[in-house]
Amino acid sequence: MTQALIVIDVQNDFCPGGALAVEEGDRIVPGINALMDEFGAVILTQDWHPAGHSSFASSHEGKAPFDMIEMPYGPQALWPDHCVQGSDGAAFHPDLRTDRADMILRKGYRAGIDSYSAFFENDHRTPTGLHGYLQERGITDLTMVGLATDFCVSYSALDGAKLGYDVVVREGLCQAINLDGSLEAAIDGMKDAGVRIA
Ligand code: VGL
Ligand code: ZN
Repeated sequence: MTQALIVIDVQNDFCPGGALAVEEGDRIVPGINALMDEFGAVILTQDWHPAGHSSFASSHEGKAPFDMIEMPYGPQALWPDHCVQGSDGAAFHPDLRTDRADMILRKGYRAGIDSYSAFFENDHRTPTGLHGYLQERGITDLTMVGLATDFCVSYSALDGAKLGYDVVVREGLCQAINLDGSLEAAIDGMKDAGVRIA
């Protein structure tokens, strides 16, 4: 009972037809559903932005999706509007087994700061509360799957490793955005941090 499956952002907007579609993002859903039965704890995360969120290119005059900007907390990629609170795009993929979730963690809900990681917002300081939840349940080992490999999955895995969890990323149950080589950089970064890529 010390192992948790963390399912990152398997939401409509990251799947084909969505606002920030990840190529074949929906391919991983059946495998993730099957994997849930092997874990005593299942946690889903949900990217959950207010309209006009500061990570949206549309909130910055003259900027386009996938441009980079400098925020008070550091560099930030700009995205198409996505995962707006309460929208269909923010909903989980309809085939994802949400009933198996012990907890659903929402992130990115503050207008002025993005949150790729399930543990900390993009200032790397503001906690989401997930660490406290896992600690109270005595969970020490995390398996991560979901979308996208090179953003929310890798940021979550790096923070998890930094916090002392044993972290495995099941690469076959993730899909990447791959912006300017971000997938390779993410895989290298995770390996360097002691995350196991399975
Ligand atoms: C994500 C970009 C913006 C992700 C979320 O889930 O990887 N990427 N928001
Ligand atoms: Zn987002």
